[in-house]
Amino acid sequence: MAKSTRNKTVYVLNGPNLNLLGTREPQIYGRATLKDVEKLCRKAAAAHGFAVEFRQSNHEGEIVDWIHEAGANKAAGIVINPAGLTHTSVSVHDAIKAVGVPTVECHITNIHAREPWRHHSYVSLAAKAVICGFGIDGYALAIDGLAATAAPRKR
Ligand code: CA2
Repeated sequence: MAKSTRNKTVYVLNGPNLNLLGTREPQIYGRATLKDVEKLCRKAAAAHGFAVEFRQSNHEGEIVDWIHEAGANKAAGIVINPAGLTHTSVSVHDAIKAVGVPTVECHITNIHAREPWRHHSYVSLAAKAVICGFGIDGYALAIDGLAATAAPRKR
């Protein structure tokens, strides 16, 4: 699809247990809450003239439905932290492939420096780009990356 036909909304989707961010395991995930992540995303998006649909679900099917919604609405992009679904979900992979919306997979932690079973992502196969290990700043970097893709600079 031509980039110009996309609207100016970025979907930021968060998977299972991310509602607990900032309340448990701060040594791994930090002290920022999901509300803080939302604020960060809105600020980064506004700088590029994007609106944000910010969502979290503990249910795989709901995440799949939201990816379909982003496709139907011709979203400018998706930033997704699939959380545990990263390592298990063929369905999230298939949904991202199906809708064709530029998608950045984002992880707070460096999943490659953690347990071996976190090193594989089904989602990465469908994603345009992957960011991990920058803490919650990765979400803002992902939005910056989508904006750069939507309006590539002349070389
Ligand atoms: O680093 C990330 O962002 C992860 O996507 C987080 C997932 C984990 O399964 C992935 O391997 C990497 C875990 C999300 C759960 O988040 C919590 C936050 C605070 C307390 C408990 C869980």
